[in-house]
Amino acid sequence: MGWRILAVALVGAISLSTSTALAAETLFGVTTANLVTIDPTNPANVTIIGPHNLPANNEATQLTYDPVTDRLLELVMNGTVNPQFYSFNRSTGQATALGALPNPSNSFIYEGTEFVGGTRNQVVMSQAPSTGAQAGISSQIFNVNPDTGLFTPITFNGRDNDFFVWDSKRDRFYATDPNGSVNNTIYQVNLVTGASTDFIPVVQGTTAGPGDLAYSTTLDSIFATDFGANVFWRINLNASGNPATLLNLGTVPGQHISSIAFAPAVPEPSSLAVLALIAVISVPRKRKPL
Ligand SMILES: [Ca+2]
Ligand SMILES: [Ca+2]
Repeated sequence: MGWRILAVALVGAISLSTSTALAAETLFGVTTANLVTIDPTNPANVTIIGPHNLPANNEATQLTYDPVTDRLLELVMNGTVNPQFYSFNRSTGQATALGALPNPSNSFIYEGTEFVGGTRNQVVMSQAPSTGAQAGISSQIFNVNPDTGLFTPITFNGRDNDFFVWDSKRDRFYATDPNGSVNNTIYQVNLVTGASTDFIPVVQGTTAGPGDLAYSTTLDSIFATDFGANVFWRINLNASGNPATLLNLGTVPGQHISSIAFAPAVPEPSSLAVLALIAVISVPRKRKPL
C-alpha cells in the first residue's frame, strides 16, 4: 500500500513537472556556429546549447517551429544560393539536412519562412527572382514541404516579404520588409486574397534592423533578431492585438544571431530517468490481483 501511494504520488508529481517543461516556451536562436537559447526579456542572457555543424559559409536565415512534427526548422542558404531545410536537435544543437528547394540555375532566392497553424497547418515561405527588375522582391508566397523542398503557390502580394511571423493566439500572419525595399512596415497578410494591412514602421536601415521574427504566446509579443547588427527587438501588441510599438531591447552578446523561433523546451534528462524509474515501480503493482 505504501509503495502504491508513493508511486501514485511520484507519477503525479513527475507528470506535472514534465507537462510544465513541455508546455514552457523557449526562445531558440541560431548563430554562425551554435544553436542557442535567449531570454526574450533580457537578450543579454544567451545560453549556448551546442554546435549545429552546418556546412561552412552557410547562413541560417529563417527559423520556425513546426508543432505537427515537433521540429525546429531552418532555411539555410550559402549567400543567396542552394536553399535547403534543416532541423535542429534542441538538446545538442546538431542540424540535420532535410529537403533542398528546387532552384534551377539559382534563379530564385527564398526569404520569409514560418509555420502557420489553424486551417493551413503548413510551413509558408516567400520567393523572389534573383535577377531583373524584381530581384530580391519576394512577392510570391508558397506552402512548402520541408522534407521534400516541394512547394505550391498560395498568393502574390506585391511586397518584399523578407520575414514572416504567425500570431498563434489570433491566427494572424504578418510580414516585414525591414530594409524598405517596397514598404517599411510590419503588415498583416491575408493568405487567401494576398491583401496586406499595414501597421507600424520597422525599417532601421539597409544593413541593420529587425530581422527574423518570433511570436511568444506567453508574452503575447513579437520578437526580432537584427539582420545585421547584434541588437534585439520587441514589437508590442495593443489591446486589439495589433502591432503598436517597436522597442530596442539592447545588445546580444557573442556571435550574431541570424534567426529565432519559440519552441517547447525538451524534457530534462533527469525527468526522463525518473519516469523510467516510475515505470519499473509501477509494473509489479499492475500485476497484483485486484
Ligand atoms: Ca522565425
Ligand atoms: Ca527581399
